[in-house]
Amino acid sequence: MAGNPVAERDAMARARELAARGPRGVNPQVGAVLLSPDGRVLGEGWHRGAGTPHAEVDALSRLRPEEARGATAIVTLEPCNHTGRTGPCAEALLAAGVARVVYASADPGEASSGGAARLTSGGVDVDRLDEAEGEALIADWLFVQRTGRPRVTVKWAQSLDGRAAAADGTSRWITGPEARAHVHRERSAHDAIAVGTGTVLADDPLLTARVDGEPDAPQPIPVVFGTREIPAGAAIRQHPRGYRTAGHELERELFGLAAAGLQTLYVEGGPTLASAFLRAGLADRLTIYLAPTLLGGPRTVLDDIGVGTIDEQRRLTVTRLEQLGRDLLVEATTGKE
Ligand code: AOF
Ligand code: ZN
Repeated sequence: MAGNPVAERDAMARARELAARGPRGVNPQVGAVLLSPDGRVLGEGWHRGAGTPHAEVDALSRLRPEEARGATAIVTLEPCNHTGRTGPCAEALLAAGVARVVYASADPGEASSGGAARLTSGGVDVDRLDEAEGEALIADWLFVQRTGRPRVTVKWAQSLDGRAAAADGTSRWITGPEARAHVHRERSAHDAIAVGTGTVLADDPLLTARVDGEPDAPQPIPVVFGTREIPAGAAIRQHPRGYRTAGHELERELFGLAAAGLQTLYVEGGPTLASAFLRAGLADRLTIYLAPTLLGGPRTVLDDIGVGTIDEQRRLTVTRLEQLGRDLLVEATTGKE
């Protein structure tokens, strides 16, 4: 069966829009559109987060039973085949008498995958469309499924001679306003921000994302790494989303963040924390702001990252070079993915 290519293509684009309405969290964002055999939209649905109905079931719930029979379901993710917090969508689609299912991204879950095969064996016509777009929509979630941890960006600002601060520890401001505005957009694009207790004590950062013209920009949750006490008057205590604390075992802490539904982490500093992430091989992407200034002295941007000899150097791949006002942004990946 071929379906209705134009209607299905439009419906898949619409399903992606619907998916994006759902929250980022432990579950993927998923959207679904149900079409009549002649390509009319019968109903729409999306997943609103763990514990709530899946997108297909949400869409089916908007239809009368006779409308669902013979319908086509367009879904951004392969319908699940397991009973998790909710029942298997493959069975729900079969029970509703859906005749055709078109999905984009495969479900990588050990327990949840297999929905496409189950539908096929149940006599449903199964097809695939827009796989790359479907995967892009949930790229961070897929990363978490693969690695068990959030995708990590490590950021720092440095003088051209590789210093993060002057000899006395002062570091405000090395970079200009354009670079700082960029940092706020980057913060807002991540689910969580990591700082070390050293940075909290030295800089007393607010750690909110202040994006010009976007008062409702998403606010990542701060995670303070380290063992030192956060002072009673610290600005971070006023953060609108509160904050989490984390200990020294980076990998275990990252698993905990992923289990809490945090898919991306932005490591803001300072040098001790950035070095620890690099040393542990837990940095996926670096964003380095280079300010045309010299500081000299002992405050290098990194300390020990586990490179004792030149054979151990950490080769990077530069993915972006951009001038931001008088500063330069270098974006690189560690190739660990
Ligand atoms: C779908 N449609 O809308 C979503 C799916 O604990 P549960 O029951 O919510 O199941 C979570 C898993 O189900 C999740 O890890 C992913 O594999 C799949 N998510 N599947 O058919 C949906 N959100
Ligand atoms: Zn499901």
